[in-house]
Amino acid sequence: MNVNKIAKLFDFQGEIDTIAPYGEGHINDTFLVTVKGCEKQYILQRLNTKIFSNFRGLMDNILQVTNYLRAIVEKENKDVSRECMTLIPTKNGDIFFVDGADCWRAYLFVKDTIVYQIIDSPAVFENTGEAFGKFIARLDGFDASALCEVIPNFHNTCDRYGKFLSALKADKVNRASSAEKEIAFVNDRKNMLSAIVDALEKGEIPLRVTHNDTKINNVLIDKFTGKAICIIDLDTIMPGSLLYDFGDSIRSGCNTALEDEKDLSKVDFDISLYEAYCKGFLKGIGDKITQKEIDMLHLGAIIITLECGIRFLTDYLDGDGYFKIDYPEHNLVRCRTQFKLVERMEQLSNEMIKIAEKCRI
Ligand code: ADP
Ligand code: GN1
Ligand code: MG
Repeated sequence: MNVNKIAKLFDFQGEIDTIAPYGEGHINDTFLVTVKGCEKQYILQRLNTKIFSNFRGLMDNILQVTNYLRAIVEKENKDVSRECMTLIPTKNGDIFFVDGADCWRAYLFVKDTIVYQIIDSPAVFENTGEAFGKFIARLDGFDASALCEVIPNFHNTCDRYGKFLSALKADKVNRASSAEKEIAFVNDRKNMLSAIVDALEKGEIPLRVTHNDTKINNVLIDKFTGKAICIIDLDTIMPGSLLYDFGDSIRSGCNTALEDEKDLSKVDFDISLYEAYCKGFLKGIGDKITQKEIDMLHLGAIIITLECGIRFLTDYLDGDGYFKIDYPEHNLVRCRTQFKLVERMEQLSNEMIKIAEKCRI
């Protein structure tokens, strides 16, 4: 069914006016829907069911978590329609619609917000950190065992390395020779990949309910106040470590250039933004974070950035089946920006440790 027919199945208030592709996500197909004579707008999404094969479990996770968060935000007398994601059911009352191999769902569009691809203001990034810290703190009482593991081993960096080695061995599209430097970069760092996985396994850091995809374009910033008001893209909410959530915002937000910048001289790690995020995150999470987690925050940033680079490289070697691409080397270009950031963070790691300690409250 085409998107126009699908949109009519959802319980939008009024006659559909326009439907247009929207946003810059790498995974799902997102559309903005406007309706005639109604202030409200909607986000309609076709989930990537190749990646999210367990879309029923995924939607159940989202329903549980959004209901839980709504109750908290309501108690705080805040505007639930702006601070929480609101699922819009189909006219039959279902939270998604299955059309052959496709799964569709809709949300209320949160108006008057901005999504950044590059952060240019420490104040906005501090607010972003506070919102993500608060997100984890609010979910502290949520029973992690009630959630399904949407993508098994999603942030198991050792498993990601194994998948990279398999893709390299298969070299199915003959690209390994064009990525020798990047392949060596990964292999040189194979011993550091297990730090978070090991700490979780040994019980040194807790397994929590985490977002797992906290890049900066997954938070909506109020256009007028600059406050980070609503965390979106809840597809990967599942048990995990807060180090990955912290790290992925740093990976994306402290980059002075876009994730797919070809000119690596523009890519750098902005340590003042790191400090701003740390301050906000530690404020938002309050006393829910452990000392061991604080000690490992810099490692979270380095490892998730390395992991993300490995994932882009693996997808490049595999023939680009996972991330959306605009041109054949897109994933290799993305991988290179991530590795440049890893190098810079390695150089700055002592400063990063001091900043986290300074920002703790
Ligand atoms: P993907 O998984 O492909 O990244 P997202 O759920 O992040 O998809 O949506 C893509 C983009 O659509 C976001 O980066 C954001 O700009 C926009 N978006 C998604 N949901 C909303 C919403 N409820 N209100 C406003 N904008 C939204
Ligand atoms: C994807 O969905 P999106 O574009 O917010 C990916 C993340 C990566 C990110 C890299 C489900 O995020 O894990 O870190 O791209 N999401 C999934 O930009 O794989
Ligand atoms: Mg997204």
